[in-house]
Amino acid sequence: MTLPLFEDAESGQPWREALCPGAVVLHNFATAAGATLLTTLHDIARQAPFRHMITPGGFRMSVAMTNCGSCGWLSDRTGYRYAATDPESGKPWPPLPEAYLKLARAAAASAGFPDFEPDACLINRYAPGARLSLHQDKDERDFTQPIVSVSLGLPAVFLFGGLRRNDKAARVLLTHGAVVVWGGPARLRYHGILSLKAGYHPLVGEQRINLTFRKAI
Ligand code: MD6
Ligand code: FE
Repeated sequence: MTLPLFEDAESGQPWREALCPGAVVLHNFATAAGATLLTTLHDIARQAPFRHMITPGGFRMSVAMTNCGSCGWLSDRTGYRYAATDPESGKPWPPLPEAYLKLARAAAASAGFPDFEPDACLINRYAPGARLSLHQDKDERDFTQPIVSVSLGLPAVFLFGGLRRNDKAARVLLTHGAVVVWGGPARLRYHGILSLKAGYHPLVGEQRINLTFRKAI
C-alpha cells in the first residue's frame, strides 16, 4: 500500500500546486534540465560575477545577484531599475541562453500564459542565512506578463502574501527544480524568501540558486 500524495512530493516527478488564481508551483518542472542550467550559469557568472547589491536605504543585500538577458535588474543608492549593461564591467549582460528561454516559455505556457517573451533573467544566489524580505515585483513595464521563477539547489521557504504588505503570507517549500509561475491577479502580490537553512545539495552544493524571468521593458 502506497501513499500517493506523499510519494508525489518526494518522487522527483512533476506535480502542480495552485497557490491562488494566477499563481502555481510546478514542482520538479526544471529537475531534468537542472545540470544544463547550472553549467550555463557558470559561463554567465564568469562574464557577470555575482555581487551583493546595495538597497536604496544603504543596506547590503544578503542575496548575491547577477543577470542575463537584454536588460538586468539593479539596485543601488539611487533606486531599483533595469539596465542594458552591467555597471561593474560597462558591458551588456550575457544573453539569455536558449535553454533558459525554452524552459521559461514552457513553464509559462503550462501555467496558462502562452505568449511569455522574457527579456531579463535575474539570478539570485543564497548562502545559508541569506534571505529576501517581503517585496512586490513592480519595476517592470507590463504587468500583463507573468514572472517565472526557477529554484535550484537547497530548499527554501517562499513567503507568498497578498496585495498589501500586511496581508497574511502562506509558506511554500521550493525544492530543486520547482518553478513558480505567477501573473494575472497574482502579479503584484508581496513575497519573499525566509533565511536559507544550511545543507548540501548534490548538484548545487551548499547554496540555493533562483532564476527569475521577466519581461521588463
Ligand atoms: C527567490 N523570488 O525565489 C526570489 N519574484 O529567490 C522572487 O522574488 C520572485 O520567486 C517574483 C516571482 C517569483 C519569485
Ligand atoms: Fe520577487
